[in-house]
Amino acid sequence: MAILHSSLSKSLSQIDSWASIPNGISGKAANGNFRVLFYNDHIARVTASQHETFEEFSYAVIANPKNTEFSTNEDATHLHIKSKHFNISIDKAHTRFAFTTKQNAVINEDDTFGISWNGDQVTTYKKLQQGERFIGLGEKTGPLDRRGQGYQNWNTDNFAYHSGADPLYCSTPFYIGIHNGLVYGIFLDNTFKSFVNFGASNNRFSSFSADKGDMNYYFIHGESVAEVIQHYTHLTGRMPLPPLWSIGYQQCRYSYFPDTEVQSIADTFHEKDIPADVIVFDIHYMEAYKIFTWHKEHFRDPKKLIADLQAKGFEVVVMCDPGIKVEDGYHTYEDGVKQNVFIKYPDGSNFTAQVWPGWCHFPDFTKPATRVWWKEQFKEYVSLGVKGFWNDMNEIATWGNQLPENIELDFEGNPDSMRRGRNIYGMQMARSTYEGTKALMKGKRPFNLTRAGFSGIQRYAAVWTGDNVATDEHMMLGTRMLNSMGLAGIAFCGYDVGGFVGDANPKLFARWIALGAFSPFFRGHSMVNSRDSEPWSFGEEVEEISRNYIKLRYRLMPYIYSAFYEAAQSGMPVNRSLAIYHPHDAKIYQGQYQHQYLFGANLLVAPIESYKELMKVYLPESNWFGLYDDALYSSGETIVECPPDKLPVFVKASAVLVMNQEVGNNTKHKQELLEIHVYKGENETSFTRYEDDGDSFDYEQGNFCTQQFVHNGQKQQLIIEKVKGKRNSQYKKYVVYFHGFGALENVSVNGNNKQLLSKDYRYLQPLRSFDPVGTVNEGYKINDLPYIEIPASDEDIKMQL
Ligand code: NBV
Repeated sequence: MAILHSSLSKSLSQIDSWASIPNGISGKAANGNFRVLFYNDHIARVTASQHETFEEFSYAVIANPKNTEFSTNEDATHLHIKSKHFNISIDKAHTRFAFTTKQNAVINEDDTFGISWNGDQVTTYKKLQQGERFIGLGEKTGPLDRRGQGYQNWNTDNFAYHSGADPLYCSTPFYIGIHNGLVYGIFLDNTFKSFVNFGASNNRFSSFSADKGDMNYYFIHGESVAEVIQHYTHLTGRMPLPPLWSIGYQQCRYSYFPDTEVQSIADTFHEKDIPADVIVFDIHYMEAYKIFTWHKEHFRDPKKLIADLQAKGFEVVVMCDPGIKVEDGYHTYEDGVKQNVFIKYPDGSNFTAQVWPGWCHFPDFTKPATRVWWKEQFKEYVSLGVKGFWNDMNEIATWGNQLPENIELDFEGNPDSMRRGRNIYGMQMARSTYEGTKALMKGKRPFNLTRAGFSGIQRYAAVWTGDNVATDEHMMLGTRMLNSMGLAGIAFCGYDVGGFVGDANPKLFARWIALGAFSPFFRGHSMVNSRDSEPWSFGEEVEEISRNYIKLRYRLMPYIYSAFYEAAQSGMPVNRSLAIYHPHDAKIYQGQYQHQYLFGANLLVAPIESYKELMKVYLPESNWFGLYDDALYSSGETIVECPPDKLPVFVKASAVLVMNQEVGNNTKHKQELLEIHVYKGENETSFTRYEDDGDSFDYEQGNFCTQQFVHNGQKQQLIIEKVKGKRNSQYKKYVVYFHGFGALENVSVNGNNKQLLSKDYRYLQPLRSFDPVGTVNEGYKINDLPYIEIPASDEDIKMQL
């Protein structure tokens, strides 16, 4: 193919020929080949290359093109592709793409430069639409609305990153554009170093570039942000359900040792009546930081230690670093050399770099044989009862932080350099750990956590935001990042509660743990040589606040687990930026409101710095109830109190909230009594509760149950549907609470009039430490809340309120 080299930057230029192909079209332009493929009625993949063939391989995308109805025709100037929900037109003089609605409104269109090359680097330029906003891109600092910002995707160990730092550990080149009542998604599937510009340093275009390889992006159509996320996760996959225990509170520290300290941490949770599910072993459990070894003095009898912890109700998560120490006599090293599993220099020798254990080799996780080898290494952990694995340093982080780009990876038998490999190395490590331990654990769900990742990482691991800092700014930034990661398909994500680097102060810790209780992955963690940061390490008052919020999280578990189920089904995140529900409401993007999010479908969380005791919140369309006191708010801006013991949380009017009545020490504590909280409102809402055994894959064979709650505000009706599915529900009894209904005295249950009882109700307990002189501290409570107890039933329960 003739390629013109007439200018520094060359675009595809005019179309020479085109033809229909299965599921799309392909064509030749003056300066490259192009192709459009439909993956369903909402997704079109656009590829452009300077080579004869397109690059087909992807670690990110697991969907295939699908038979989709579309028609093509051309006129003098354009090639038109009409699909069910949107049209594409390609101008023949320049091969520029425009995506429009069926009514011809522009959703997204190329700028003059279209798809251009500048050397090897390929860029797609898009016209900035009037008022266009951009959200997403996953683990990125910066504001919710990314207009005017630019970002790089290049997985990087960024210790103690500052609040504008970029890039960080995990790259997901997927964003959502919003303008003129429309939304759409763009996913750039290219693992070379890439850049996304949302109108930074220019006033005409947004753009996305990759340093090398094909231009390969997916245009995603959707009526709503939720739909766009659903299609993006159709492409890149969704999270498998994690074990229930991993959604409980996890206590981490760099590092707890020796074994007696670990035991004492576990015991302290029980003594202090603070629920927790996990103790994490960071690098000091190993002998000289050598993975798959145990420190002989610090962890004298790992089997007994783990068994003891499990007897106390704790699961263990262990640190897994990719660096394998070069040391004769170290089995993993010697076996790795023998099996030829390590990353190579171009001359065939093993790449060697320095990290925790000293000079190391690094497994090539893009090689199938390495993944099998990696699995074998986990046999001992699994036989000892370890069920959780933590993939760290997988950017790859090495001393010097300058990973050579000439080192080579297998790429499933099609070798390529680290230039293509760096962004997916972490994901392939997480994949190897997940697939390996899953196979070894014989039907039980492993918990897998990673620092680095790429689009699709949600199929293998939860992601946490790395080495954050113990400041208010970082706490707020962390919330924005989790909300943004949720938009990019990573539903199971979290930050180090309390901040990893530096010392939190009591107020900061109190606020952060409250916020963490309303985040998907809930783990306290801190750096070696920083102050103790367990929930009891900041004095009595903070301990009580921590207990309150951790307990609230445990009580909310049926609600939270159902949100995880939704994420596994549709990709809908657990932390839901307000932009998911209200993308066209300008207010939600304002600096003071941009952190707000829905935790699951019905709880609005308003994050706020720890030193503030009053804050302004923006409640979008709907009425809302203050969670702790049932105060009623209509939509709009409002000022609320937020002292250290009160993180503002609101419940959506008409919502139904399901909770456990008791807390228990951990998620294994099974309960028979389900609380059902109904909030007054005008709308019809439904909520689906999900339940399974919490730790096996039997749900894939249908061993689960669901239950729907339908509340019709207009008709004043609540239907508690019968439990559906193969599994018997653990709940034998319901207590239904009626919020906002005033002094309701009777309801009709299946046509029979029933009298309600009432009592003072608390989501949070009053703090004893606030009450030094013995006067009665009321805390937050809901006075005389009407309720009724009813047995669970095999039939629908219909209540007329
Ligand atoms: O393994 C030690 C730490 C870990 O605690 C932290 O969470 C990781 O992000 N790890 C990084 C290695 C080095 C930290 C300075």
